[in-house]
Amino acid sequence: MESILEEIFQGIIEGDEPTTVKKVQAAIEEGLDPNAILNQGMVAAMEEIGKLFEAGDFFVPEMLVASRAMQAGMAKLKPLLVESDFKAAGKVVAGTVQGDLHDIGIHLVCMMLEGAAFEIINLGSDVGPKEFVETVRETGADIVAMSALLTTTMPNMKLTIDALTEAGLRDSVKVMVGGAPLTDKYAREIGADGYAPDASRTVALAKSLVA
Ligand code: B12
Repeated sequence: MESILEEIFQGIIEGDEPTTVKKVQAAIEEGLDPNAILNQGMVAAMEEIGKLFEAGDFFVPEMLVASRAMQAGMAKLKPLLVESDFKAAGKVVAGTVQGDLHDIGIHLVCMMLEGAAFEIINLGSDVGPKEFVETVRETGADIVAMSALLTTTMPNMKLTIDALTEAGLRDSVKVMVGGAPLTDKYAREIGADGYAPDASRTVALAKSLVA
């Protein structure tokens, strides 16, 4: 791995926001591929943090400072990942489901979709079925994108799909789901239209859903 990517990786692990931002900026100036900065430097660090947490070496405060460093670095990368949007490819209402505060993945997904010319309504985290339904109704969205990072909040995706059905909106909107604990099988079981394991494959999925 390029040493600057290692420094970004390390900056996030240590929750060192100033260093992370500085190194991301330096990597950009050196002309490194923004996707490499994101995936090898930043997303890889979050995966490592998950492992450290699972092993009992890291606790919630460490995860939190790391996620702040990650978000600050992502803000620097955003202009490079989100290039143009001359014609909206479709309208997406996005959010992490109720009870779940993990929002890094959904922000990333939104950034990539924005770069692919989708119009994004990002509701952030802890979004209940009612808020999803109302936003879809108000905006006439083409796609609902739901994220869940906890096994305990995954069932709230199904509750949201049920709420869309009850509101008579299910036939007019596609539903895609994602998040680390999700699988294609689970997505099909809850009646979603699609699942993608990462942000770049989300773009291909979203395009296929509106085609
Ligand atoms: C950072 C983090 C936190 C931060 C979140 C900060 C924030 N603003 O997001 C904080 C500290 C708040 C946190 C809290 C908790 N966390 Co936490 N956290 C993480 C960690 C380390 C990284 C998550 C992350 O951001 N990954 C990076 C992003 C880019 O990846 P991603 O979200 O998976 O998204 C990608 C794909 O999944 C996909 N995708 C995501 N969303 C969508 C949506 C669509 C539509 C599509 C198509 C694709 C897609 O594309 C994304 C980009 O490639 C994970 C470990 C891990 N490996 O996931 C644990 C982890 C998710 N947390 C965990 C736990 C247990 C908790 C707590 C319960 C801890 C506690 N005891 O309090 C709380 C729960 C709080 C709550 N109610 O939500 C567990 C979950 C275990 C489980 N099986 O349910 C994990 C897996 C850690 C572990 N290994 O044990 N956490």
